[in-house]
Amino acid sequence: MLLKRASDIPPSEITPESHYRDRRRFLKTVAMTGAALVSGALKPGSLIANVPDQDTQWKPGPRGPFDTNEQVTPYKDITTYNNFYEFGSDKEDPSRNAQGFRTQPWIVKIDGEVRKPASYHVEDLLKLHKQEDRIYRHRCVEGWSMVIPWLGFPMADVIKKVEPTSRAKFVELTTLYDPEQMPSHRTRLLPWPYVEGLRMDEALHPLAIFAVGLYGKMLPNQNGAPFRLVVPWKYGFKSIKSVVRIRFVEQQPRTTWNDAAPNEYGFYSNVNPEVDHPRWSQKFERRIGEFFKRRTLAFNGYAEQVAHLYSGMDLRKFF
Ligand SMILES: Nc1nc2c(c(=O)[nH]1)N[C@H]1C(S)=C(S)[C@@H](COP(=O)(O)O)O[C@H]1N2
Ligand SMILES: [Mo]
Repeated sequence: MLLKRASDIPPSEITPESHYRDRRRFLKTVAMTGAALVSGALKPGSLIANVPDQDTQWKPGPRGPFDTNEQVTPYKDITTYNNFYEFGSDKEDPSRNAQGFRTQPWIVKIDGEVRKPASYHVEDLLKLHKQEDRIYRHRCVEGWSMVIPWLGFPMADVIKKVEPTSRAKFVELTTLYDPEQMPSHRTRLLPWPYVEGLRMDEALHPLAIFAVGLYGKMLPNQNGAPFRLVVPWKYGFKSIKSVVRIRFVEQQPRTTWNDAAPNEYGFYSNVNPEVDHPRWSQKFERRIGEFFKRRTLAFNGYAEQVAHLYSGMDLRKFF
């Protein structure tokens, strides 16, 4: 068992009071972004620019039940080694090309099989649940991995608020489509806009979160500001960035990578060392910053939490 109860946490791991107060102040800032952003007082990312030495200054809050104890990946790597094809296909492209991306105002449309379809200002969605650190492993299908201290809240909170009907079996999420701001939208690099999907029980699982920040600060644009999905037991491409639409549907939705290469990327895309990508093995991964490869864990190490969702399914067929 890897779960830790609060009483098991050594005092050295508990956030010192001063950091805690700093965090509280930031969370208040997040709650106020509506007002601050509208007045132009605060640009997303500006908090980050003010604090160059993130790695040493950030201290996690109280441990969450799913947090990994592994060393977190340096802020610099998390924010300069990215996949965000809308801004280019090289790892450094998003951090270079997304700096001017406008993430406010940001409206998220929620529709489909729900009793309360509506368009929400992202700030109003953030009010549904306090933002918490979630220290998750992050495993890209290409074979690299990181450990990221996300700041976010359960996807389930949004779902419950809009009251899906009994016909809602899947959730489809869509990234902003804006050829003017996202250079790759003027190319055929991928079928646009980027879309992803989850089965309803996956979406309701408490490990699945909407992230609005990392390292205790607002999400940098290259990491999917202002609002992105994080599903840590699946390959990274399921964790869709800069979400503008959440649609509840009866049929399994199309997904971008499955459309682009159906034999390489399935709908489920659970991290599975036993099922190789047609062009490479998935047995090992390179943790960014480490030299030796490590073994990839089933469900990215979250089998205890999520394996039951797939009992009776042939995971070679439903890859
Ligand atoms: N809209 C959109 N979301 C996306 C992608 C993308 O290209 N476009 N890339 C995915 C892939 S392949 C990975 S590994 C993760 C990377 O997230 P990170 O850059 O925050 O580490 O984002 C995912 N979400
Ligand atoms: Mo990825």
